[in-house]
Amino acid sequence: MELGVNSSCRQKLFQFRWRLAMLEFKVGGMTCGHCVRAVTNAVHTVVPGADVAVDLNHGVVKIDGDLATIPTEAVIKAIEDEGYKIH
Ligand SMILES: [Cu+2]
Repeated sequence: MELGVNSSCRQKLFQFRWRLAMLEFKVGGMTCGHCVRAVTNAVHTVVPGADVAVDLNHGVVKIDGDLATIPTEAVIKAIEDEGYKIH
C-alpha cells in the first residue's frame, strides 16, 4: 500500500525530528559574552564540534545533535563545573 505523504506532512515530520534532535537546558547565572563562551566551551569538552546556541535573555542553552549520542549527564556536569546552575 502506498502511503500518501504530502509535502506538508513531510515538513511536520521534519520539524518533529528537528525538535527531537535538539537538547535544551535552562541555565541560570549566564549574564555576558564570557558566560556564553564558558558554557559553549564546557559543552565542547564533552561533545566536540557541537552546534551550541546560548540565549542569554531566556537563560537557555540549545545543543543541536543526535540525542541518542549526546551524553546528557556529562554535558550537565561540564556546565555546572563552570559554575552555572541547570534548572
Ligand atoms: Cu558572563
